[in-house]
Amino acid sequence: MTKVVLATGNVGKLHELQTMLADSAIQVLPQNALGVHEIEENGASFTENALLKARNAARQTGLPAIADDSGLEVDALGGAPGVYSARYAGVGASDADNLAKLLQELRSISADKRTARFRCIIAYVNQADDPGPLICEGLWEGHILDTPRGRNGFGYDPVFLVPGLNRSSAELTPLEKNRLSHRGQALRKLVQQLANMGSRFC
Ligand code: ITT
Repeated sequence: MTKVVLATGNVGKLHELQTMLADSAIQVLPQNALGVHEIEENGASFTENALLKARNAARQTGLPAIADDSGLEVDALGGAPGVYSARYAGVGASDADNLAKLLQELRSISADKRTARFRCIIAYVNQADDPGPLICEGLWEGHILDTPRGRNGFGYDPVFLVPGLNRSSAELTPLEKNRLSHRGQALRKLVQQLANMGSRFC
């Protein structure tokens, strides 16, 4: 098994990524367990932030690193909250604070105009100054509900209506979410790319 540090402090993401990699040859170690100090996410894009986080974790541990930068893009809000999804209601905001702000911003927007997507960029680096990082993207299209539904998942899951299922992302089982989600799509692409490169992980 090859050890890779998972550069996230978000428990929801961590569980999803660990579950999806459980049967792979990659042994993922959460950065918190290795004492990694988080870096400020001051990039202008998901890709910049994912790379910042992956390089930071690799630098502090000497291990290859995987980072996820993700968020919700709401069309009626011009793509907001986007890269600011985790701190939409302010630095240190809880998931509940962010959800409340989103529903407030959308209060006058009709159901048919509440289109949105989750976007996830996953970055992989072999070492901190890796000149050829792998970058994979996943998109999950949906609609924003006017009332939260369901108890699974994290973040904006309770208001993200999954097309065709008439269930929110928080009403899906973890397995169902991982099959469909932006994160699941991006991670499967990464594992495939590592395999194509003849990586020792696959
Ligand atoms: P790390 O940077 O430590 O990974 P973070 O929560 O700060 O944790 P991001 O900056 O990538 O991570 O922000 C992602 C936010 O987007 C997250 O906090 C949620 O609010 C939202 N989000 C991303 N993926 C989601 C998902 O699968 N379900 C619900 N909300 C999600």
